[in-house]
Amino acid sequence: MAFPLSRALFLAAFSVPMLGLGVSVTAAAIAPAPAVQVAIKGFAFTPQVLTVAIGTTVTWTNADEDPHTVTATDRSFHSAALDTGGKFSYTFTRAGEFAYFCQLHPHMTGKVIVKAR
Ligand SMILES: [Cu+2]
Repeated sequence: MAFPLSRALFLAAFSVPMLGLGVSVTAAAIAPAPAVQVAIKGFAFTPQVLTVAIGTTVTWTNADEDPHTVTATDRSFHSAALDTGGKFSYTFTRAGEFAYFCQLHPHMTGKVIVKAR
């Protein structure tokens, strides 16, 4: 009878850490994606088309001497005029395609594609 008991203890001792590992891997997989950067430089958004998971925060940083805005075509987000070094962040909480442009230079366009997990 001693053998089944020690075997059970052995399995318990090793399966608990493995279970813990499994949980942490799952948690990492569903954790919010890291922040993603978009540069505003040379009168363009780079990358111009960005694909992210729901919950991702995107930060735009203006590297130009001229001010720019980050304005969603549907107005779901809209920055103030960003001076040089100015930043604007927005967290995308629903799936879809979000086209945006610079209100001061409407030929500057970009798009964020938000995918469900
Ligand atoms: Cu602009």
